[in-house]
Amino acid sequence: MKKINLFFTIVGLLTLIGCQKQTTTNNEAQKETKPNIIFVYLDDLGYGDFSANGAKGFTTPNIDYLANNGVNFSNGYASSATCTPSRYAALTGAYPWRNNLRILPGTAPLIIDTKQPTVPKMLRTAGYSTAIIGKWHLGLGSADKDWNEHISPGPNEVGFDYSYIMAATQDRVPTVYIEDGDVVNLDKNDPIQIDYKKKFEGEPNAIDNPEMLTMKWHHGHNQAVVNGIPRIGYMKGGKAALWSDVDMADHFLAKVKTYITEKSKEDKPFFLTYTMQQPHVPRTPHPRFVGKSGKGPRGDVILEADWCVGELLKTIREAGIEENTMIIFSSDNGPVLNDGYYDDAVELLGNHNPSGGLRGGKYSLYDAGAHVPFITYWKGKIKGGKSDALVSQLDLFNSLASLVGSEERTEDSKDVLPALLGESKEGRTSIILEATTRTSYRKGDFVLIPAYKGNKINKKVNIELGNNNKVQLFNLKDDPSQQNDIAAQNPELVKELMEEFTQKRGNFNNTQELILK
Ligand code: NG6
Ligand code: CA
Repeated sequence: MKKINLFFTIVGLLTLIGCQKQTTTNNEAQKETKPNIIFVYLDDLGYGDFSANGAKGFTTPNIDYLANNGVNFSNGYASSATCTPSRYAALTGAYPWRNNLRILPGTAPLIIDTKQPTVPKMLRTAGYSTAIIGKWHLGLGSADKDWNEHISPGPNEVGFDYSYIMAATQDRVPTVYIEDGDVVNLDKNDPIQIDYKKKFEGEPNAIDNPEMLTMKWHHGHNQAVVNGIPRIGYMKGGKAALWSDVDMADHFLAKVKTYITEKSKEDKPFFLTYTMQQPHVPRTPHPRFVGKSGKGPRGDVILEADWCVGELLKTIREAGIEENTMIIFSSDNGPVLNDGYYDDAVELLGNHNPSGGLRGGKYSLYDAGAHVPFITYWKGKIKGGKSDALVSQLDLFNSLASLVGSEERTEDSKDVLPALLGESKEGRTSIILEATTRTSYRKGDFVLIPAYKGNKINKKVNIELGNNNKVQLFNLKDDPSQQNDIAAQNPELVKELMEEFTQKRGNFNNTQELILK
């Protein structure tokens, strides 16, 4: 009897050892093919807004760390020169102009079809836990949603297991956090009402109550007043749920830390989209960062964002997952100084150039609109270096699918995984770029801007839009600041690129006429 027991015990032990060995091997393999993926996405950070890309007057040691120890792309693009379209493209791998997307009001319904493929859905099918923490700005629920009920569909219905978000932007109401579809700290006795057209009787607003303002508005931003800051849209109620602007960075970061620490203990890899609000307006640095950049609030919140990147790195180190975590760092569109508030961004700029010398900025079809910081970092896997490969946030879908062994692909995304891993200097060959529904075509080093009519400059933000009444052609390699329009000298090339562009772009549904010449 004893002998039989001993036999079973030994067999049991051997099986156990075998299983453990098997698990270790799986984990090792998983580290290579299914790393945790953290997409760090800033709001309006320009190509030149961190010191590794030439920022002047302040330093960003943590973003620089990623850039210097990972791949720093000199031709990395958002799909667009504004937020909503870029975020849509990054999360779905689909061109936003196919749906004529533009900046959404805070009340907009969800614009991603719940049946559409998305990066988080694809990764979830591949075995990932998925989360988004930070800015959303892709609409929520239906157009007539009640903010006091569960809000759906939203991020949780398009692939994120967990979401902790602001609905739109920091300058738009509602100024509350939403966790998995429910407003955080909502007092049902003080219901939230939002209106983008009508003010609420008896509620203060920026025009009638200037004495309440701690920040002055320059254009727009003259409706609800929350925490002394004038906003876009009117809001009533929800007092207990209002966010604190100066604590926003710490608040999202705390959620990020908790998420990473918890998920790192589980067997499954995770995909975290960490969408920071900086340096979008209103720029509200925590008092720790006030005055630290010498560039006013815009510089101070860039330092704050850089500190958050440092904390993120610390968190993955402490969790012991730095070697199986890939970080992708980028921005949703190019820079703007005055985006509707007086905050000294223009006055204190000095010799800092947020676009790193590229022409235009946010809203612009010139290069600074969508040409953004783009860095990949993965300790032990990605070797440090620079890359001039042409890559886009649109490519996250097919590249990450390829990384994790998923068969899913989208039509507009390209698999540029070898470039993202620093193994190849080859990216995509061409891309259609978008700025407030106008589109241009980059192929290789050339960029073709169709003959858009309309204002040359957006005077409020003081940015050149790219409209010129005639077709423009630039060679970005020789002329990164787009000073020499070479269309007239290259009629054949213009014709060839225009044909390719119109064929790829398909039916125009633009508000501005495209003049083919
Ligand atoms: C514009 C706002 C601007 C900013 C932008 C969205 C005005 C006058 N301007 O309409 O301040 O909020 O929308 O920025 O209201 S984005 O980065 O989210 O696209
Ligand atoms: Ca933005």
